[in-house]
Amino acid sequence: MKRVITSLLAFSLGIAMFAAACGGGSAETAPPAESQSPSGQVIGVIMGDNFFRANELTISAGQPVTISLKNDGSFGHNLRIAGADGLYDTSDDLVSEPRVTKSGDEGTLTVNLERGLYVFRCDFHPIEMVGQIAAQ
Ligand SMILES: [Cu+2]
Repeated sequence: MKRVITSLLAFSLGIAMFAAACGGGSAETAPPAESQSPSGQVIGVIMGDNFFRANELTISAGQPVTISLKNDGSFGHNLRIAGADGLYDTSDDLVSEPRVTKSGDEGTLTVNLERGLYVFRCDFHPIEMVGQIAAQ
């Protein structure tokens, strides 16, 4: 009985070695490890009359982040980020599309911000609808 087991073992080993030898010659390649989706981080923000919820956002710096806006209010709204200069209506501003998100509609703004603190507002309610983004 012991001899049978031993020869079975030897046979199995032989199969394993054969398989290994064949496997080494094959051109089998593992699929590339792409776990990140191309769109990157997505943050949802509600626009109401007249507020952003949330209005203090924290995002990843140095990579694309999409701010997905939903207008739950009855007025038109948008989201404008003052760029690195901290000033509105300058060339480095980032503004959501469409420029006016109507009641019930959705808007988006994809950014890629360097580490820092940025302020944003709604162009139509610039006093009430404000917030800030920490890119870190
Ligand atoms: Cu607004």
